[in-house]
Amino acid sequence: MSTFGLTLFLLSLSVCIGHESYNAEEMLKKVVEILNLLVKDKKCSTAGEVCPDGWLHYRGSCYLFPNGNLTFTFNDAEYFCNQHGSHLVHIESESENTFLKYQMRERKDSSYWTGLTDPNSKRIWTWHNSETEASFTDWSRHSPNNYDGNQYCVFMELAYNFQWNDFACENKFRAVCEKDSTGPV
Ligand SMILES: [Ca+2]
Ligand SMILES: [Ca+2]
Repeated sequence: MSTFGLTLFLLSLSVCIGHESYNAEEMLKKVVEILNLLVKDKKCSTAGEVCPDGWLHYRGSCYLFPNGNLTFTFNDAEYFCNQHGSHLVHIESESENTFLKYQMRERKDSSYWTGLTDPNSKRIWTWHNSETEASFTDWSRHSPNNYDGNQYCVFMELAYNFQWNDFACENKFRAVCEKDSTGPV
């Protein structure tokens, strides 16, 4: 806590204790007691604790790579993430994309749905359940190509080093879920 913050804190403390008079030692004890409580608070915890167990923390988000060989259609993947208080991953930056690719390479063996879709079949790519058009993309060679005319969902393809490809939403891949963390952005 900065000196300014501490001053504000002490001022608010003096408001809290109202008319009761505390000597300096008692006041200090009280401050230490409350600081201890703050440290135990989630917002003051270390980066590893800002996401639930089993989730990875990266720049303000928590990510879940479901265990095992679970694969889903796009809709089922989104539903699975919703059941865990999250949504299919929205990739807003190159650094987030790089982080995800690294995690996928570590796991080696599958492709993954993202939350990117073309909901109105107009080749306008938006993040699912938002009006947000993708500002960053990492299409693989020849993508998006709407092969067979039914490719409205985007996955990160193992065969293309996890670059993005538009694909039929009924295909089954693994999922990556994302939700906000309580940690630093
Ligand atoms: Ca994101
Ligand atoms: Ca395609």
